[in-house]
Amino acid sequence: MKKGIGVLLVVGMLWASDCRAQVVYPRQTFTFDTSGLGGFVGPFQLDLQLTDGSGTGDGNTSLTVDNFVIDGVGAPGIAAASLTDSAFFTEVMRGFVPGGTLRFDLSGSFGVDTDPTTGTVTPDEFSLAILKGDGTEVPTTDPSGALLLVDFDNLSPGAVTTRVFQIVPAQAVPESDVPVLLVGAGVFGIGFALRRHKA
Ligand SMILES: [Ca+2]
Repeated sequence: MKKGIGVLLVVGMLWASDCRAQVVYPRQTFTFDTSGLGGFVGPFQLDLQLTDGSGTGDGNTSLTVDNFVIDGVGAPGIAAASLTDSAFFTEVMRGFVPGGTLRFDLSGSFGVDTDPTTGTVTPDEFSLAILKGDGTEVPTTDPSGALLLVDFDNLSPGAVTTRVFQIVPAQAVPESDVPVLLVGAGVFGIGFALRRHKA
């Protein structure tokens, strides 16, 4: 083998190994206050998503979500979920009956999706949202309705970008609206009585 070709091969292998480099993401425990779900209508679902930063489904990030705990008690009814970014978008749903708190572990391994030409990093992103009975996200302090976002944008597991949000409780009916509703019901009742009287 010519020396030049050998060097090219080694460089190519290094480049390939760098692109495929996987970093262990050690088990992280996340806990959320879910007491605010009481004002919403279920049944509720945990919406677990993994979006591939490369957009090609490069499969360099694999995550496990497990050890679900509700109000401090293990919830074996919520099966562990595995997500790999072998497609642009991967989603797993898990039905759950909320209590005051929800806890789970996130672990796995990840790669950082770096454009080989520009060096721009578009992270693989894990997200958790809770869906209401109508299939829409429970509102949170994140505009997209996420409760948790983890962006795998750094080869140091301790330096990936993690953002935790809070549930925004449903708005109670303002007290000033109550008399209006009662008056409306009263007018309807009078009209109904009059129609019955005429009939
Ligand atoms: Ca990826």
